[in-house]
Amino acid sequence: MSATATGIPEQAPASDRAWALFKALDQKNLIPQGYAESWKKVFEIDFDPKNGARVVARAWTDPAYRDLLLRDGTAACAQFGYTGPQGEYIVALEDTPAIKNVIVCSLCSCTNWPVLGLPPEWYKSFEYRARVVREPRKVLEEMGTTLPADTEIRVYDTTAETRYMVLPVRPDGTEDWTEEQLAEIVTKDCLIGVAVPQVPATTN
Ligand SMILES: [Co+2]
Repeated sequence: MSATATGIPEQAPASDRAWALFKALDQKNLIPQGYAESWKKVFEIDFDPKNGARVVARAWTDPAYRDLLLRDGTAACAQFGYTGPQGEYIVALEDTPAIKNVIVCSLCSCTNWPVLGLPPEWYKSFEYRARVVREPRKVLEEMGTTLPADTEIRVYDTTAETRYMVLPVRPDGTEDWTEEQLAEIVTKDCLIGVAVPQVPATTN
């Protein structure tokens, strides 16, 4: 590893570089009191895929809310307080038995942070970003999601300010479940669209 002018090795992990930047800014008194801590809380606690799971569960159980979510995703998520950076313009994509929606950001890794949380590592990989566009059925299969051959897969590429979330089909066997129970089976992968909510065998 060679050292740069700042003394930081070129191959330093991102966390080390972030910390070095933080210390440099802090020494110049450029970071307001509590600023970094407040963002740490936002990223580690507030931005949680459980938020999206609650939105989905509400849409599954409340037709008026479902209509709002599909018409104005931003407003529907704001009813829960799920707002903030990367959530300024939310569009919910409705799965049906005939259509499966999947999200990608082919340019980088944009996701709907307030509703989905931060993107998983694989979502940021070149491989996912390139391949899910070309061969979505195969990529989903490799991720454990095999769809019926006649299900159409629609891949949505995140553009500009639009941040998507997938509204999956409510699984059979959940007819008498509460909203809280329903939210339990909606994962981050379900909200991205590479997985579908699974009903555990024991409760079915
Ligand atoms: Co992006």
